[in-house]
Formats: sequence, C-alpha cells, structure tokens
Amino acid sequence: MENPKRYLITSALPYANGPKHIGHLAGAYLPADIYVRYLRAQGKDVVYVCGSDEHGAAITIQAMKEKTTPKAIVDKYHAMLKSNMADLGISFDIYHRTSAPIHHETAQEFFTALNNHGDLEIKETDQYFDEAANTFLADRYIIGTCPVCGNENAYGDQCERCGTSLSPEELINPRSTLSGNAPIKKQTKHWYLPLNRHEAFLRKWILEDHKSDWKSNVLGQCKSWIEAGLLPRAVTRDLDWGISLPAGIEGGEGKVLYVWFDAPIGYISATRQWALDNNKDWKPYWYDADTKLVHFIGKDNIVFHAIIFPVMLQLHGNTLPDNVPSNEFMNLEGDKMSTSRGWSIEMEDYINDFVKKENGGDMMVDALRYYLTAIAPETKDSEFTWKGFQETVKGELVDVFGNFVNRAFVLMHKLNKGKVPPLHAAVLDDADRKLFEEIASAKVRIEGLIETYKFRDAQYEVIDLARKGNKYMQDKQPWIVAKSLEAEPANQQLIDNCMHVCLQLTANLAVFINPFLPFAAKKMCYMMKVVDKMLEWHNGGSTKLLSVGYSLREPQLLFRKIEDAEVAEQVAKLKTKSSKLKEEKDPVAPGPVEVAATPAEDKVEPLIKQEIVFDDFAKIDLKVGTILAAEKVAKADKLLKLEIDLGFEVRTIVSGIALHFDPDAIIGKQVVVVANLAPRKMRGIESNGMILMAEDAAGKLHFVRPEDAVNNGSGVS
Ligand code: B3M
Ligand code: ZN
Repeated sequence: MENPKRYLITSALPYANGPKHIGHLAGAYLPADIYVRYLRAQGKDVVYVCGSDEHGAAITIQAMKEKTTPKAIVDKYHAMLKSNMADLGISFDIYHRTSAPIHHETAQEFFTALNNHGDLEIKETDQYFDEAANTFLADRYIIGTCPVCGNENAYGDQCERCGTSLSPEELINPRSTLSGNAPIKKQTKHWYLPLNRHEAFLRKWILEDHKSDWKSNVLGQCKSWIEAGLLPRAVTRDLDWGISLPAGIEGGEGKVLYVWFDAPIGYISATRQWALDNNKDWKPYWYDADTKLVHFIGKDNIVFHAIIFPVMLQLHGNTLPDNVPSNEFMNLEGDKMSTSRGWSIEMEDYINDFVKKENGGDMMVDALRYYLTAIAPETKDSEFTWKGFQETVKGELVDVFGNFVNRAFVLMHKLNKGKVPPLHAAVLDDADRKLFEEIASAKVRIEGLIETYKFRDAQYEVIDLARKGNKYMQDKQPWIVAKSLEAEPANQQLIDNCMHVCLQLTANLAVFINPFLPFAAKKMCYMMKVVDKMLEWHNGGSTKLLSVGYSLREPQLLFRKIEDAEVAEQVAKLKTKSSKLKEEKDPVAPGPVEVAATPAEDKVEPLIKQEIVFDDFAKIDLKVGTILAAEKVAKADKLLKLEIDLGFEVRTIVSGIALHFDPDAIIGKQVVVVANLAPRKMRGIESNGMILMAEDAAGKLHFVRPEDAVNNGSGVS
C-alpha cells in the first residue's frame, strides 16, 4: 500500500495455556516488533496490538491437566506471557486479553452483525459426543490418526506433526481425550460461516491483488485451500468455556463462539481498549481504507488470517489486512521445537537464565533477538543451536559490531581527547568519501528490506556496515599515524578525519540497529551523550549526527561472549527436560506422543581416563581448606577469585565457577584443594591451586568436601 495514513500491526494472540518458546518469539513477535520500531522511528502513526488468547479447548485442557479452573489458567499464563514479552523488549502498545468484557462485547456485536445480515448459516448436524462424559467434543478433545501423515495423535482441528488443519470427521479412528472412548455422533445445531460464498472475492483479493507482495508460503497455502474447495466453517461450539452467543438468539443457549471466531476479533477489542486508555479514536484503524493492517503470525495460523478472518472483516465492513507475513518453523538442536515434549527453550527460562541472572541482562536480550533474526525461518525452516548462538554472538555482535564501536570510542579518547574531531576537507580522501556513501546506500537497502519483511537480510546490512567500518579503520591505522605526529604534526588532520568518519558511522549504526537491538542502541546514545531522539530514522544516512568538539563518554560493553559452560549447561538442561517429560505419562489429555527427540549427535567421550599407577596419584597433594573470601573477577564472567585458608597459609585461587555460585553464599564452606599445582596467571591474578568439583548430569558444579568439618590443612587421600 502506497503512503498509508496509519498502521495497525498485530502479532498472533498466544494461547494463555502455558509458557511460550523462542520459536514463537521468532515467528510472530520479534519480526513485528522490528517492523513497529522501524515505523515509530519514522514518525508514523502506528499502533501495535496483541494479547492473550484465553478461550478454546487449549485452555480447558490445560486446566484439567493442572487440576484447576480455566480462569486460574488464563490468569496465571496471561501474567507470565505479558511480562516475558516486556522483558524481551517486545513493545506492544497494548497487551490485552480476550477474557476482558470489552472483548466479549466486541465479539458478540460482530457475531450479531453477521447473523442479522444473513451472512451466517445455521445447520443441524451430527457431531462427536462423549457418552461417558456427557458432552459434545470440541475438535481439540478428539484425537485420531492424521489422514495426511499418519500421526496417531493428531487433534480434531490440526495435526501438529505435519501442520495440516483438519476437521474431526477427517481423523481415522477418532477417540475422546476425556474418556479415551470412541465418540458417538449426536445431533446439534451450529452457526456457520459459508466460505464457499466468498470464493470469487478470495481469488481476486489474494491470488490477483496480492500475488506479488505476499510471501510465497502464504500464497501457496491460500491457493491450495481455495483450490480444494471452500466449505462452510462452524463458528459456534458446544462448550462451557468461551464467549456465549449473544442473548436472544434462538437455540444459542449453552453455546459459545468458536475460539477462532473470537480470537482475531481480539485485535479489534485490543485496539478499542488502547484507544480508551489513550484518549484516541479506534475506528479509523479498523474502518478506513488508508490504514495499513499487517498481521504477523506463525505458519500454522495462515488460513485463519489470510482466508477466514478477512472474509469476516469484509462482511463486517472493516479494513482488510495489507499483508500477513508468516514465518516457517524454527527447529532446535536437530528436532522440532515443542513445549509439550520438553524440546524447547521457553522465553521464561531464557529470561531467568540469562536476562535476570547476569549482570547487564539487557545485552542478553539483544543477543537473543540478534540470533533469532539472523536465523529467522523467513523462507524455510531454520535451526537454533546453542553453539550457533554462541558463535553468532561472538562472530558478529562481539567481534564486528561491538568491536567497531568500542575501538572508535577508545581511539577517540586516546587520539582526540574524548571529543569529536573536525573533518578537514583538504585531506579528505576516497576511502572517507566511500564510507560516507556506504552509510547512505545501506540506509536505502535496509529500508527496502524491512518494508518487504526481510528482517534477516536487513539486519545483515547493519552488521555489514559495521564490518566496513572495521575494515576502514584497519586500513587507516590512526594509531600508527599517531606515532608520526612528532615529526609531522599536520598528520593530526588524517587522524581527525578517520575518527570523525568512524564516529559518524557509529551514530548511524545506532539508528540502524535500533529496531533490531533497542537496548544496544540506547546504550550507544548514552555513550554519545545524545538523547534517544537521535535514533529517529531520518537521521540515518546523515554524516553530521555528532557535532565537532562534542565530548563523548567512555565506551561501554554492548555485548558479551557466551561461555562454553553456558552452552553446555543449556544443552544438558534441554536433554534432562525432554527425557523427564518423556517418562511422565499424561493422565488426562495425551499430548502429542510422537517419538521424542533424537537430540543432536553426542560426542562419544571415554567413560574413564587412561590407567595410572599409585605413584602417579601420590604426586597429587590434596588438602582441605575453608573459603574466607570470594569475589567476581572483573571482565571474566566465569571466574571467581577465592581466598582459601589451608591452615598453614592463606592461598589465592582463581576458579572458573562463577556461573554456578553466588560469591557471598560460599564463604565459610570447606573445599578440597589441589595444593601442589604449579601457579598459573588468570586475568592477571596468580592462582595457586585448584578446587575439586563434581559435575551433575545437568552440567552444574558441586563442591567435593569432607562430610564433617576437619581442620584446615588436613590431607586427603
Ligand atoms: N492462539 C493460535 C496459536 O497460538 C492462536 C492464535 C490466535 S491469533 C488471533 O497458535
Ligand atoms: Zn499429519
């Protein structure tokens, strides 16, 4: 759409039935957030809405599992999802929920409007009924064999293995998840959305009007749906959890709106609530043709957003989506990501392990955002590995982007007294001019890529620009030029130009990286002593962002390496979690029980080291000591500096255990020390010995020590 007047951006409403994993984050939230931050930086009128999807069998099944009420489930997980998203920098204008009264009203009004207008059909049909449980069975309560891939635990609405959306009738050997019995058929009345009436509209709108701007995976799914023949879809259900049909509808008692009817209307009710909270008018966002509506979703939501909801919107007189960007799936360490199988990284866990625990957790938010975008499954499935995460963060964020910014600041403090040096036109050379041009052309490319939802390539452009900065600096070598100053004072001008260019590039990098890594961008503003306003997109491409003579702060660490121990710990954790879940049998609703996780190949390590003789062992002098003091070693995330009382002397030992212990909590503990190990310098501190540790299956370390306290200095053999 050319020059929309306003933007309404949505991310799929996650079911509030459990934690969500980073595959979800990469699919529907992070790309939308990048897009929205970019639009905001451009000063556009943009509203970004989302919220919890709190209806449907996904919720009631979880309530049965946790032996509680649906209400307790949605309250618990809504709170979790809302705070997880905020912690990961997903900048919704509102994170709403579909249990809110305003949503119930909005959805009921919508239903009434379509019903009054003759847009729905009523049908009496035979539906699956569980006699033991005395209830009609919602699609999710029926499992059976998928007619497409043969998965024996496909749900009545969808096969989670092959992604096909199904109806219960299509399942082979259906059974009820409530009683385990085969269900019977019983007559019931329901309201249907006759998609078949809208084939011509869908063909034109999707396959013609959007044939060149929608992603091919989205177009492909739509095309096969349309080609297969559109059928009426039931939009009501026999359930006791959900939005009741509006009062006064004959035969509507005891029935609720189908969750996939009400949930997308959640985008509208969220917008209404946002407008109420902010004293705005919500209507233009949903009724005006100059609104650009974009739904970011995962690939299992395509038909709902590209076919069914648009038909509803069209009938209701609303704005239609301009695009429905959807990603493919992100796998994890060689297998499909799945919370129910424990083969996943929950947002909640990542936040606890990296963001809330570490010093400078914001940089770990950016690190995750970076990697997820770098491997985004934009055109095909992709794969998250912890090793890949470690390598990408080190190789691109730390060594390229972080390194460039850091060097520019360090050198500017050294060679230009901490101030932005002038640019001397007389000695400006081709390399300087070329880098300025690179900034301008990168900007144009990044814009084009973001606007066509190619976030992976867009982010790459930003890093590539930093890479060019590194190369430029390396070629110019201002630190070498500095050595000639005594003989040739005029060379200061060469240094000035180089540093001036590098600093202007740094400011531009902050503007460009901001939609992707907002925390790093903010920190860069702090370092440059500029307000966040500098991050406005129109500033990108300018080579005059920092004024000459302006004094800048000391550099700060933007990113950190991920240690081997952290990778090992996470991989071990994943394996423990998934094998534990494999053992637990689920008594109520069998989750997908497809054979779990053949994890990525393990390196086979011998169980026992090579044999030694007693004399070899006798050479090792083990002594008991007590930890007197413990502190973190600056700039070394893994290391603790310990003072250990060995009875006959107090030793300094540097130990790589900082990720496992809180320094204050280990003071006073007895440990066993290898007392005759040759001293070794670590981070400039001499370490005199080593502490014995045991490692558990999850990779966590534990001290080895005498069961009862003994005198310090006692021998161990
Ligand atoms: N809650 C489905 C899902 O989480 C669903 C999306 C609704 S978007 C309106 O896959
Ligand atoms: Zn299947």
